[in-house]
Amino acid sequence: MATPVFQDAEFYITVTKPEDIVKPVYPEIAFIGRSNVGKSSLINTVLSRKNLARISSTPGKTRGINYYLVDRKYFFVDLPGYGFAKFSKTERLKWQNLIESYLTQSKNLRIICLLIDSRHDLMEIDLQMARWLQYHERPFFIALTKTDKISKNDLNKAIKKYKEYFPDHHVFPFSIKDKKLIKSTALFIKKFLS
Ligand SMILES: Nc1nc2c(ncn2[C@@H]2O[C@H](COP(=O)(O)OP(=O)(O)OP(=O)(O)O)[C@@H](O)[C@H]2O)c(=O)[nH]1
Ligand SMILES: [Mg+2]
Repeated sequence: MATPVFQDAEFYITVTKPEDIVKPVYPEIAFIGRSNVGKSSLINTVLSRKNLARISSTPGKTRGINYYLVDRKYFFVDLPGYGFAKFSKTERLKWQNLIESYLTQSKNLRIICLLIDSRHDLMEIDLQMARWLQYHERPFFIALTKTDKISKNDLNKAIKKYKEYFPDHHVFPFSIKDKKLIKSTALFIKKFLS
């Protein structure tokens, strides 16, 4: 069997308050996107682990910021999903405060993976997220998720469209069912962290 891109991964900590955000010890990659877009699934597959990050068919499962220590030298940071209609206003504000604190303060954040469902047109909430990241000059790339659920033709159209929206950012297709895409995503991430 081919050597995996990342060998070792363990759960590190869940953070729910801005003051508990982990001090910059290791290079970090953060994963952000709408609730249910596939953040935890991407993390698990890229790290060749089945159940490291919690996966759920119920949106809004990842409530705090989850840190995973990878190969004892990188942090993978799973941010709670946004846009879940059932969240109360208080919860949304709490989310916003936590995420904004993380994204603006974390000194070791090398790259952000913004996940967008390949099946949908760009949604206002994703556009807002992307513009916010651009405004704060945080580097990000886009992973178009769940590409196994659309045709090759629709996928090509989606990639083209997102590249037009975000000409200065990498746009990648991703599916937990495609080993090649998992590997290329892992290699891309490793390059940024190393
Ligand atoms: N077919 C298919 N299903 C996927 C893919 N990625 C994720 N899913 C499914 O989508 C659902 C949500 O996946 P999660 O990884 O939990 O999504 P999340 O973004 O972490 O969700 P929150 O933590 O709630 O924000 C699960 O049922 C996954 O099995 C994919 O590439 N293909
Ligand atoms: Mg999750």
